[in-house]
Amino acid sequence: MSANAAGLSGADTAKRQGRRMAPPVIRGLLWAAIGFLIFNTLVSQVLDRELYDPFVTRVSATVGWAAAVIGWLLGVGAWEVIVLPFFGHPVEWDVPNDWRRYFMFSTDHKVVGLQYIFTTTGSFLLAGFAAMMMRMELMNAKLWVFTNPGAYLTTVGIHGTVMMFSVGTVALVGGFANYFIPLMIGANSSAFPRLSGLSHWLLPAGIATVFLSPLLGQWTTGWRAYAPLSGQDPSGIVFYYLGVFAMTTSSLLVAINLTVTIIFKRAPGLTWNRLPMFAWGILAVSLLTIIWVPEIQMTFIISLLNLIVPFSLFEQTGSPLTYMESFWLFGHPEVYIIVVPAFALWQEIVPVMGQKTLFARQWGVLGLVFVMLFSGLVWAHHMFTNMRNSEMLPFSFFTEMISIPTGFSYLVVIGTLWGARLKFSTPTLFVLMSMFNFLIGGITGVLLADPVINLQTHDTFFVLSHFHYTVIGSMIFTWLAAAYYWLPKLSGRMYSEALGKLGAIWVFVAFNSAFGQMFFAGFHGMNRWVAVYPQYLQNINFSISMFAFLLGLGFLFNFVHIAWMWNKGKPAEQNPWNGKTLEWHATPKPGIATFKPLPQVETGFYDYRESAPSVTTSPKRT
Ligand code: HEM
Ligand SMILES: [Cu+2]
Repeated sequence: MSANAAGLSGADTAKRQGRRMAPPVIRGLLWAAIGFLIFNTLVSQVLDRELYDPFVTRVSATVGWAAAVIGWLLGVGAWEVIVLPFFGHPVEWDVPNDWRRYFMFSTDHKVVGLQYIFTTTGSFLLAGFAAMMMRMELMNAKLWVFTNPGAYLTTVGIHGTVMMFSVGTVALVGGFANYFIPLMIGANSSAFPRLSGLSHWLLPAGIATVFLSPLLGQWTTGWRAYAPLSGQDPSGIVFYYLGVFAMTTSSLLVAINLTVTIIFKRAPGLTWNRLPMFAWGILAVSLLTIIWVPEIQMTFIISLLNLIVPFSLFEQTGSPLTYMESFWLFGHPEVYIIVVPAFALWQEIVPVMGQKTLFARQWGVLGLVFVMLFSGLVWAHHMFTNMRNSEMLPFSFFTEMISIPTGFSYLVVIGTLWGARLKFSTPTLFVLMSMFNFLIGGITGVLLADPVINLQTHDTFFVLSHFHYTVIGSMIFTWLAAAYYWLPKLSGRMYSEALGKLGAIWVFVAFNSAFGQMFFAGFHGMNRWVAVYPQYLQNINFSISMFAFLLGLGFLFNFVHIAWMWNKGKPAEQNPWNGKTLEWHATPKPGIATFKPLPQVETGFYDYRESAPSVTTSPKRT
């Protein structure tokens, strides 16, 4: 069966000839390679030629990279979907209705959502492998896996960068939100389908760039890329800036698309008061993304210019602080971009699993919105070691204050859990575990916001453990909760409860054992960013590594389970959890128009009192 690639079906395209194109991903790779070769060669060998110039320089790599990304995007399908129609030559090509359509440009939000789910999962596994290499190194107090400290630090940098910008920022927003937000608000497409298709393909480009960075040389800064260190390494950091630019642009495009979708594409009757909690969470993080991503992109462009022009704004005496301020202005909102979708999902999953009305819904919404607003006021708590005492007070104060709206999100879920007869399914278990982990991550955050404690623990494993409790412990655990919760909807099949629970307990025990010990290692003087450490920290590091390997295997177990059940699980019911949100009332298989006609929403989605209407929409559903 063939469908219109642009998803813009209609009489105007019907008369055009369908055509079969070369496998788009292969064509994309080819065009990327050609783009890089032409432009890199032009710059390094023709325009900027000096005797003994190497074939790839910082400048030529940057220009060649830009050409490669454009070639890649056009090759995977932007040529047919965006460029030709723009010049008045719309083309229709045959889109195979099987797995192959996930390997080409798509404008269907469900396909794009699944592409993001695959890509972010792939990058999680790759960056997770980097983490395993780091833990191998740290199993022993001396350098023994990596041949030099720079190689170890480059691996730390790649791990952190991909985990933050591809997994943390994108896995829930690009994956599950792209797929489910239009369905949850009763729309058949997102607001900007072409933009959405484009956004996904930037992500693998960014991930590949960061993983290829060692080809240009080592970089020792980690994901924070502090100046002036960033200017002193060999050139690998150039690919850090470029890769992060591609990944954050991907997030930015998703955020723009989902914001407009939520504001303008809600089904009739779906008022702000009835908007699903997940949609509120995604709206809040999308606004954060739209505000802060351009800021960090400008910061990185200036840093990159320092390496290729040079243009040394952040390098001269005193100015490295300007870099730190600029980085953390974005960096703190970034951590909320990661965790707010998880808060929202707790509020989505718990009422359904308890079949109990969401407690104090308005406070939940207020919590999400105020966390968003406050997160721009606290950045300098990452810099207590670099400031005067008088400057510490306001940042410490506002950081402690942010715990209040954060607490709203938490208490809304606790209130809903209170007295609920909870269905103890795998998603429930993951949500409860995520909440437990967030409690530890949040409390240690409050401790770190106290300058007295911070000056002792800054850049130790205490901080490392704090933020892994929030990012892995809270966001990644909720990501798995979402995968199990929506698997019946994504695949039409059910996972195994026994294996799901085993997977949950496995990662929970391994995670807490590994990262719990890191708090103690940090207190005892184990620093971040070093491959060697004093002998007295040998035993605890060995133990942490063992549990870290167990954790890696546990994640693998969950992914294999989900992938297996995706194809081989028992057929699922249409609405196995008896959820009220609209996605459960649309057809289960992707690729088919989901609401025909559009639903008319008549009540909220979280009211489980006996008097509540059992049906939330009126027109016939398909
Ligand atoms: C909400 C989820 C949270 C996430 C995802 C998160 C993430 C992070 C990350 C990634 C870092 C380390 C950055 C780096 O140096 O590489 C960090 C540090 C820090 N976090 Fe959090 N955090 C969260 C919540 C909190 C909360 C609730 C507080 C305080 C109330 C807090 C206070 C701090 C402080 C003070 C630091 C700086 C520690 C230092 O470097 O000395 N965090 N957090
Ligand atoms: Cu922060």
